Amino acid sequence: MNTLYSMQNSGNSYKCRLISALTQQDLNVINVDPKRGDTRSESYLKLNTLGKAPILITQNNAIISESNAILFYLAQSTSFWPEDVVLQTKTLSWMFFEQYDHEPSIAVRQSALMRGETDEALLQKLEYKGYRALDRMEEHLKDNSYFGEEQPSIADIALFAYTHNAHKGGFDLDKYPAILNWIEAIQSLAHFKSYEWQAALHKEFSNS
Ligand SMILES: N[C@@H](CCC(=O)N[C@@H](CS)C(=O)NCC(=O)O)C(=O)O
Repeated sequence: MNTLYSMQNSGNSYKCRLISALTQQDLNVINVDPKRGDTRSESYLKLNTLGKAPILITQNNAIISESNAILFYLAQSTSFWPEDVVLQTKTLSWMFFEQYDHEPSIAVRQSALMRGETDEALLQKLEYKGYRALDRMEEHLKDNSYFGEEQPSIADIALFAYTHNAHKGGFDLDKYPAILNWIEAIQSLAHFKSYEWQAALHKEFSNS
């Protein structure tokens, strides 16, 4: 079985938990907590020198970092990875957008507010960039049901993780009716699990 080193309060880790639930794949989940020092421990740094989560250890012991790469691995042979090469390429395009334009503004502003950031210029810059990312998503979703176009793909899972919690970063989604409909559509998928869900097979990280 695959094992996921996962932070419970992280959209990047949630993406991987969610795709495993949606595709009905059992997953061993090991909860890591940076506040406890887990991600800076010697044994964790051996898995990923950057000390970041998530990390997937495959059943053949391959170590895979980067949430969107893990989505790709877990979605092989499922409908979340399209067969058509143009759709595959568009899926990757949205996933690169998620990591470069979306997560660094939407998720980073949420973290900044949570730590009580007082740098107004920084908060405004993140707000501007975040709304530009949301504008781009809204434009696409006006004409398409999903980022996978006709059906949900791993690009939808990548983008859902932080978008459905965008209000925590101070973003008002009421201005985005197409995004709100899409969020509801993802939450209505068979076997959908919420951000708070704990996989059946989970345990806490131990530095040994
Ligand atoms: N691009 C990476 C980002 C990973 C990342 O930044 N993870 C954060 C949580 S969202 C983390 O591990 N933070 C803990 C730390 O830096 O100690 C991915 O998508 O997996």
